[in-house]
Amino acid sequence: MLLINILNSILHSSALNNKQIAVLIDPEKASFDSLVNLIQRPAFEAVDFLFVGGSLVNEDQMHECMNWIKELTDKPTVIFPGSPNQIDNQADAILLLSLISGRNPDLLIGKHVEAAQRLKKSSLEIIPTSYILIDGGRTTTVSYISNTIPIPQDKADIAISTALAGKQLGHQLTYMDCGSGSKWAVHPSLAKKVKEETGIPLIVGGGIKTAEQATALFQAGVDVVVVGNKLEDDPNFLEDLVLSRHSTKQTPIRRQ
Ligand code: 1GP
Repeated sequence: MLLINILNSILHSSALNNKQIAVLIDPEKASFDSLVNLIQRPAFEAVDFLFVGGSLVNEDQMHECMNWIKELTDKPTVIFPGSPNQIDNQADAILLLSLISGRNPDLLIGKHVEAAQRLKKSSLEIIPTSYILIDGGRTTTVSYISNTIPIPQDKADIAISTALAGKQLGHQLTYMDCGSGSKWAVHPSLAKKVKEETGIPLIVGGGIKTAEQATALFQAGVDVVVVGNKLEDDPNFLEDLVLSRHSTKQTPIRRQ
């Protein structure tokens, strides 16, 4: 197995202002054929990571999907867990998400306790990550299942302080998510403010449907853009998505 340190790769790319793309695979919806269709595209070479997980995925679905992925590609895989039963040793890393935009204790510490021994025994790289839900214009599965209210897009002060608190808690990454299938994506101006405040790598996902949206987010300082739904509906979008970062004007990002 290819040994890579995912966090170092993100930190390094962020420092160089090299933008990265993650494709979200939801094992509940993926099939072997859909993965072949994605992974065998020439543009897939330019994808940096596969994020794997979902709100309602069970252990068997996760394991089968990881088997398929490992059969088809060496691309780094990162678990984006909806629950501890999605911990699978075939992946390279796991985003240890704390849902800090919400006040659900299970998603702030409860699930982490459940997962702790299993993670200790695994070979996964564990990446402490602030997970911040932003209003995407409709109730998404993640906001419903997590029983939390996303931060409104016009409440930048709340988003900024939330992300800063996550950094102060020791989280290495910030992930701002409107939730899979949201109507809107995170507004670039909101992402910019959060990135400028924390200085740590920023991942943004949820509702990204065009290359222009991805480019605008990259220009705002986002380091990793995540796309799931749009690629499930239209795998041809991958070509445009991987080109989106090349339209990004290289602007220096203030760091702390
Ligand atoms: C959701 O960020 C991901 O957690 C991706 O969302 O499926 O809407 O692209 P989409």
